[in-house]
Amino acid sequence: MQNKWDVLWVNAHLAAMPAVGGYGIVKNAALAVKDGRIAWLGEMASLPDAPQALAEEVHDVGGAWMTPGLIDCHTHLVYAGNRADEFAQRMEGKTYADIAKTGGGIISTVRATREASEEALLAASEKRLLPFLNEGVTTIEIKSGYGLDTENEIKMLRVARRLGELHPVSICTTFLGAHAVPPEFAGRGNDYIDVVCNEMLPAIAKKKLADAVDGFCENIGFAPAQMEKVFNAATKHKLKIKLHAEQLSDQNGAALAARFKAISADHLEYVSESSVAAMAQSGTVAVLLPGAFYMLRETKKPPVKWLRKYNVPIVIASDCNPGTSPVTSLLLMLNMGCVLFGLTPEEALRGVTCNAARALGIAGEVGTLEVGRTADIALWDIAHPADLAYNIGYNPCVGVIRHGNYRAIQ
Ligand code: DI6
Ligand code: FE
Repeated sequence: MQNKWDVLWVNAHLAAMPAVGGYGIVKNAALAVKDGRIAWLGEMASLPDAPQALAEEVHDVGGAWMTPGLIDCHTHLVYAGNRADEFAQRMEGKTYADIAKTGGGIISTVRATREASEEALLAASEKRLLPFLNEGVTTIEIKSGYGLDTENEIKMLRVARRLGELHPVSICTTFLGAHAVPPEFAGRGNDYIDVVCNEMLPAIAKKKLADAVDGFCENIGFAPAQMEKVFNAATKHKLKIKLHAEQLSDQNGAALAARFKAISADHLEYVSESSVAAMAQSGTVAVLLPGAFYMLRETKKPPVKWLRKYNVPIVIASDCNPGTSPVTSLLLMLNMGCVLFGLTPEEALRGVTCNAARALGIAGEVGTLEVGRTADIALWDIAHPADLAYNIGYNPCVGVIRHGNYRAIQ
């Protein structure tokens, strides 16, 4: 045959995770890759010819399951320093807000990140990235937000981009200048927001270091009116919009995000029904972060029933960060999403595949197994896709295909 496929993977089971719903299971399947994209998939019995006649290379995966490569759409993975001491304080009764008010919290990571060289920051971040990659993650979002000045925010975003050059993973970067008020602007939050909008964001946009803009809209973060200014600047620079909304209180942040056609609103424990309805209208997806909920011993759960009622796509992410979610396992988040928030294993897996791609605005490229999509695929030694949310602390990933290139895991 002319124009053979590059590789044909045979003897697989597929969970294609189609956008329309369901696992999209195909048993006894084959999947072909050409030029880094999925060229064919279906039952082996319906292959148009003998495998060797169809592809340059044929590989038998021995009954492994294939899912889309996993997508972690919300992380703060690039940072320096360590906050285990604050964890100890919290276990003795202090709250996250208490610690933040006394110069700890985000600001302590800002100090360490500013002090770190770019190389040191890269090395520290690589250690956290690798466990994700070994669990089948092929796309990961990384936020800035621990630099809080132009130079250090740029340093963080450069490190994030370099991680994608050095490792087999696609990195989406998000500018989170509006994460906290830095010490030099203490008591002058509005002045800091002006610098975010008029200096930092334009400099970062010019260097094309960010795909999206985010903020921490909270009583211990920024007010909706301040976030509105940041979103106006983001819109001017044609950057996508996301928001940390309603994690600790209801600020109507999700409704603001919806008004700006944000791709996602994240956390959402305290979101109101009317804001969920607004998200449905604007196509803003809901990113749930069970690691932070667990770590802060929160009790108010995000309103999954309203998300289902209004058909707002549900996404799960790690929120990997040194304060509230020192998590480097996306599979663990599937389990927590089910046990803590009441998701089904299928919803949880959709939350790190097809729906997670929507939370990054890249649903046309990755997140489902479909002809034409990028061949980013995770291979698993499991009996059923629900196993991915069921097991705790067990990694059944046996291989990863990224842009068509295979590597074995373990
Ligand atoms: N919400 C969070 O959960 C993280 N940032 C945010 O805006 C916490 C970041 C940290 O404590 O370092
Ligand atoms: Fe976060």
